[in-house]
Amino acid sequence: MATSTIVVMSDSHGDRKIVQEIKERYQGKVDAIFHNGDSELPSNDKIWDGIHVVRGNCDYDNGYPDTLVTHLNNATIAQTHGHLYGINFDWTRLELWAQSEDADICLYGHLHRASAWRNGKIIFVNPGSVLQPRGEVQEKLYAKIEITDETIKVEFYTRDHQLYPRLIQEFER
Ligand SMILES: [Mn+2]
Repeated sequence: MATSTIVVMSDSHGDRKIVQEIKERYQGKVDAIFHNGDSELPSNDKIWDGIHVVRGNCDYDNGYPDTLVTHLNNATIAQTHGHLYGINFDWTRLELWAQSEDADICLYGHLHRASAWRNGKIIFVNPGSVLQPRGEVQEKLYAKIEITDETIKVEFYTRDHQLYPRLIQEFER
């Protein structure tokens, strides 16, 4: 049975240290690391070696892609910041894009609100912000996702790498 584990962060807004720390902690131990935009770092920063990163609305560097699609051995991951799909207003455009990429998981950011939810077969995950949380969960978070052939399990972790149990979700595929 194939299993993939990925780590996802977003909206670090200039905090390079936390990006570096999460990278050092997980690189080589998980199958892929993602940053969903608004890092506010240069796109040629060496920190991005080994991280799948997209452009956010606060990234003025043109070197970042707006979207990335990553094929793991048992899942297709569609990744974008979200502002280009109007996610402040509704989910329709993001959902249509993720469907068009035949994604199993759609990673986004922008809202600074950690959440995981399903539409059809696709699991949508916002890892929250590692710097500026918004909304009712006032915790700086990132996400770890374990993907098997049967389930997609989403966990959130605090900046000091403690599991944040109240947001754990497990979805059947
Ligand atoms: Mn942001």
